[in-house]
Amino acid sequence: EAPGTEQELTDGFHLVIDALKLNGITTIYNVPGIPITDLGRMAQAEGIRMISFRHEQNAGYAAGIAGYLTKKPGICLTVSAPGFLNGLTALAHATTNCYPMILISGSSEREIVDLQQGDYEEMDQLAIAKPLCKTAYRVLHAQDIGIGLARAIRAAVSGRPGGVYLDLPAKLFGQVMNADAGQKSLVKVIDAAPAQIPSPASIKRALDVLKGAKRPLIILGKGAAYAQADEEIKTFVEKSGIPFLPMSMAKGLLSDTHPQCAGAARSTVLKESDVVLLIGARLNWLLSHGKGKNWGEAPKKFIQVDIEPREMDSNVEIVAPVVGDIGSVVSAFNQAMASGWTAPPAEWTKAISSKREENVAKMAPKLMNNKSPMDYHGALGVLKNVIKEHPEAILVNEGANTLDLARGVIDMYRPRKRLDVGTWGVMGIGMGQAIAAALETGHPVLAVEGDSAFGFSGMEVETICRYNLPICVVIFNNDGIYRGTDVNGANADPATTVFVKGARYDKMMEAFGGVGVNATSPDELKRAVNEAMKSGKPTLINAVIDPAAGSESGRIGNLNPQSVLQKK
Ligand code: OXT
Ligand code: ADP
Ligand code: MG
Repeated sequence: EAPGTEQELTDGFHLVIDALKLNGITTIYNVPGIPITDLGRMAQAEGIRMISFRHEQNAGYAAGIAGYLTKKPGICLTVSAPGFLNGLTALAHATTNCYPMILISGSSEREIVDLQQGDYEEMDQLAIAKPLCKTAYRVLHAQDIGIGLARAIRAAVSGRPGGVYLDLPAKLFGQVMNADAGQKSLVKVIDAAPAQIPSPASIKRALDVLKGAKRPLIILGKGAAYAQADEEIKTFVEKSGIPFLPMSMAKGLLSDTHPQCAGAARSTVLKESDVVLLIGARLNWLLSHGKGKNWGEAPKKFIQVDIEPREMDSNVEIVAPVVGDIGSVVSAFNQAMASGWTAPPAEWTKAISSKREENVAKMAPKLMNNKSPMDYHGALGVLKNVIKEHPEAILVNEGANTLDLARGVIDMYRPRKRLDVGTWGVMGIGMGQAIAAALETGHPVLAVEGDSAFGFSGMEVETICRYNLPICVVIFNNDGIYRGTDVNGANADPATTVFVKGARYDKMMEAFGGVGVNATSPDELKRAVNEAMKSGKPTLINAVIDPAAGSESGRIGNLNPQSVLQKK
C-alpha cells in the first residue's frame, strides 16, 4: 500500500523530537551543523529549549551537570566526527562522575563508513564511544527511534548513573513513516530509575558495626547529593550524632556550619576514626584509596552505601556493604534507629569540634585582609560572604589554588549548590556548568575560576550574554597556572605555566554586551559581585591576584611525579 497523504506521515526528525518530549526532556545543549541543524530548528519550533554553545565540550559539560542537578539525563546534541569527539570528553566525564547524560550525535552513512570510503566527517562513532560510556546504541530505522531513546534514558539514569551515546545516522532523519504508527512506536519510560531496596540483613550488619564504634565518621559524597534524599539524610545524621565529612560536591547537603560538620577537621577525622560509613562516595584518589598515612595507623572498618555492587572492596575491605539507592537505604537506617540510638562518645565529638574551631580561627584573620593585588584568602573572604547572603546561589568552581582554597573557605548551606571539577579534576567545566546551572534551577550562579581554568571554556561568555543568564564569573587572575612568576631560563619564550601579564578578561564580557569589571582589591571585588547579584546581569570580574600567591598544583602538589635526577 502506498503511503497516505502528507498529513498522515511523520519523519525521523519529528519522531526524535516527539520521543524526547514524551519523556519530559525540555532542554537540549548543542552545537548545530550537518546533519542536525534542522533537527535543532524543528525542536525549537516544537517547544524544546535549544541552547547553542560555541564548542561541544562545553555543551556536554552543561548536559552532564544538568543530569546531576535534575536526575534526568542531560542531552547534548552534536554533528559527526569532530563534533562528536568534542562532546565525547564530556560524556566520559559524566560517566566517571556518575552523572546521567545522553550524547546524541549525527553520523555519516553506514555503508560508506564501514567500507572506509571517505564520507563527509567519516568515523565509526559507535565503536569509539563504547568504551568511554555506560553503553552506546545506534538507530537505523525511524520505527526504532522510540525504543532507542527509551533504552538510552533507562541506561543513563538506572543503577549507577552515567553517560550513554546514541548514534543517529543522517539518513534516519529523512526517513518517512505513517504518522499513527510513528506515534505508537514511541515509548514513555516508566520508572526509569527504580528504587533499589537494600536487603534487611545488610542494613542490620551496617548498623551493628556502626553501634560498636568509638570514633565513627560519616563521609557524604556527591552520590548522596545526587540522590535528592536530603531530608532523610539530615534526619539520619542528626539522629546518629555522628560527625560527617562532606566531599567537595556534597558540601551543603547538610550545612557546612552544622555542629556535626567535620569539614574543617578533615585530617583529624580521617586519621582518628575507627568506623567510617561512606554514603555515595568512592574510596578513590580523593580519599587516598582508604589507606596510607592520611588514614592513620589504627585499624579501620568501612561501611559503604552505594547503588553499584562492584564498588564494594574496590580499594579496601568493606565490612558492611549496603547495596541500594541512598534514599531507600537511609530510610531503612532511620526506621531501624527509631527504637533508640546512642550518640558517639562525647570525647570524640568534642575533640573534633575543638580541632574544627582551631582551624576556623586560624583561617579567619586571613580572610579579612584588604591587600592589593589580592591574595586568595582576601578575595575568597569576600565571596564567602556573598554565598552566605545568597545561599540559594550556585557556586561553580575550577582551577588549582582557586579550587582548593575556595573549597575550604566558602561555606555551603544547601544541597547541590557546589559544582566543581569532579572526579577527574578537569579544567573546562566552568562555563558549561554555569550555564546549565542557571537554566535548570533559575538561581543566580557565581563561577569562581582560575585564569587558566576559565580559558578552557571562555568563549562561552558569548553564550551567557546571548541567553542573558544571571551568571557572575570571577576570574582569579594570577597570570598563569598555579603562579604567574615562573621564568624560562632557556630562551625568550615565556615559562610554560605563564600567561600574558596583566590580562583584562573583563573586556571579553564587554565585547558581548555584558558587564566587565577589573577589581584590584577585596573592596572593589565586593562591590562588583554584590552589584552582579543584585542586577542578575551577565558579569565578568577580573580579580587581580598576586602572581606569587599560589602554590604548585594547589593542595595536590604531592601527585606531581618526582625524579631523583631532577632533585640533584
Ligand atoms: O584538617 P587539615 O588540617 O588537613 O586541614 C584541612 C581542612 O580541615 C581545612 N578546612 C578548613 N579550615 C578552616 N575553615 C574551614 N571552613 C575549612 N574547611 C576545610 O583545610 C584543609 C584542607 O581541606 P580540604 O581541601 O578539604 O582537604 P585536602 O587535604 O585538600 O583534601 C584532599 C583532596 C584531594 C580531597 C582535595 O585536595 C581535593 O578535592 N582536591 C581536588 C584537586 C583537583 O581536582 N584539582 C584540579 C586539578 S589540578 C591540575 O591537574 C591542573 N591543570 C592540569 C589540567 C587539568 N586539570 N585538566 C585539563 C583538561 N587539562 C589540564 C591545570 C591546567 S590545575 C590547572 C590550572 C590551574 O591554574 P588556574 O589559573 O586555573 O588556577 P590557579 O592555581 O589559581 O592559578
Ligand atoms: P565523591 O567524588 O563526592 O566522593 P563519587 O563520585 O566518588 O563521589 O561517588 C559517588 C557514588 O555514588 C558512586 O559510587 C555512585 O555509584 C553512587 N551513587 C550515585 N547515585 C546513587 C544513588 N542514588 N544511590 C546510591 N548510590 C549512588
Ligand atoms: Mg591562575
